[in-house]
Amino acid sequence: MPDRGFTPTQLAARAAYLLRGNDLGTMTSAAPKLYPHMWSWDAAFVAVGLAPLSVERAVVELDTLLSAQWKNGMIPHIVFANGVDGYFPGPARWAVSELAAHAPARVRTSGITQPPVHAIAVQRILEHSRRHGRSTRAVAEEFLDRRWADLVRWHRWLAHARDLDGNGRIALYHGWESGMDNSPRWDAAYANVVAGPVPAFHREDLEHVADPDQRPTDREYARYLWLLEEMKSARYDDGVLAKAMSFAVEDVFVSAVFSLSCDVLATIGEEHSRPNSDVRELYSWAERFRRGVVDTTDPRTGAAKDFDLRSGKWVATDTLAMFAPLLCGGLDRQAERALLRTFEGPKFCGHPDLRYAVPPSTSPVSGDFRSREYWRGPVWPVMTWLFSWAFARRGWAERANVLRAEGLRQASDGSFAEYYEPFTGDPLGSMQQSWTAASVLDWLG
Ligand code: 9WN
Repeated sequence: MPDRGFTPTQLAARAAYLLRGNDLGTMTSAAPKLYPHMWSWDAAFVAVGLAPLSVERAVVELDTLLSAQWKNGMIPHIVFANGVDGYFPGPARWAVSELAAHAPARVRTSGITQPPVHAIAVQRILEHSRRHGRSTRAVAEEFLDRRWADLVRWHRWLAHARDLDGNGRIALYHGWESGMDNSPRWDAAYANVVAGPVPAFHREDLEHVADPDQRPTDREYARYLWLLEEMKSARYDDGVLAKAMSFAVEDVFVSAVFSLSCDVLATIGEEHSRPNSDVRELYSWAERFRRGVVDTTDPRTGAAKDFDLRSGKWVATDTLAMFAPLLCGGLDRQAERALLRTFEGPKFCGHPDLRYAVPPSTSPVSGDFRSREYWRGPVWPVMTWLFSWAFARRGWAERANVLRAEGLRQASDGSFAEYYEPFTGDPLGSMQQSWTAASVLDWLG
């Protein structure tokens, strides 16, 4: 429970107030200034936080996101709010309406994707709806009727377009697709991206953070934007991207998230009498991607690796990605125990200098660790939430509770920051980040 600052009741009220403040009508901005639009995995976590407040509003959030789904099944990583500027790269730079055959007609989106956590939100919505009367339950069930095929289409796109050789690992063509933009996981792959000239740009993100060191560097941005130009040349065509992109990695964390989301969606499908063929397919993907994740692991430590498709090299890092199998399961008992020991030991949550016993994005004992630099070290509360939720699902109630309690202690300052310095607990990046408030609401709900 919080050790300072706000009581749980006050904290829940403030989190709810924050989500209300970031509500643009039918979408919640990821954060008021830095991220004034809807992001895909943020929207799913936001729906998790909205569900205890209003099942109806949580459904609207997912409906808005799914209305922006591409015709090939991809859920884009950003859905741009109408008439809102202030984020770069915006719709003009992505130019998907002009270039991408599959882009939706009436909604403006980016041209890449993000981790598939949405089934978790659907499950939380259905769970919350059961505590309500008939009309709220009907809202949740009608949502499932309306969107089931879209959710399966989304998963099918990932299983087909992003796992071309069927090895059970999702390929990404931009670090932003991982949601962990400048993680050391991608340093080697980015080092091989030779950025050509990109059209002039102005980084709006630096206007909204206190210290530019908390954000990716200009050098990193030059490569991020170069990859956009490569995608535009490929007209965002799945087949062309697979061959043409100079950044191509298999992301073990996204693969684990996908495996677990397939399981969750399959279970929902079974409980709600969806077509057997869909349920069978979802379970088969869950299993294929679980295998794909486990195949990357060290048999002794259980730690998972990413794979750089361009250099043909495995990428082992002391980051959250090594814990991917804890999300989806599949390790043998001994390896799983070893991996849990690493998670809870001095390399991660048990590091003696941590302010709170929650997992930093990169291990403090790693040479790559930077305590204030975005995905290179800080703690992301929403990642603490994801691990605590996944641990509870795997039957590890005690571990889930510890993460929840520590996550709440961290959040009790009421800043709802995007990320936190692991040793001092300083809030960093954007304040009033929607998914941080959503995590707290789920924990307190
Ligand atoms: C690029 C919105 C998003 C998160 C990502 C996080 C950050 C964007 C950025 O913000 O990424 O997509 O501009 O840095 O890395 O995980 O979804 O909160």
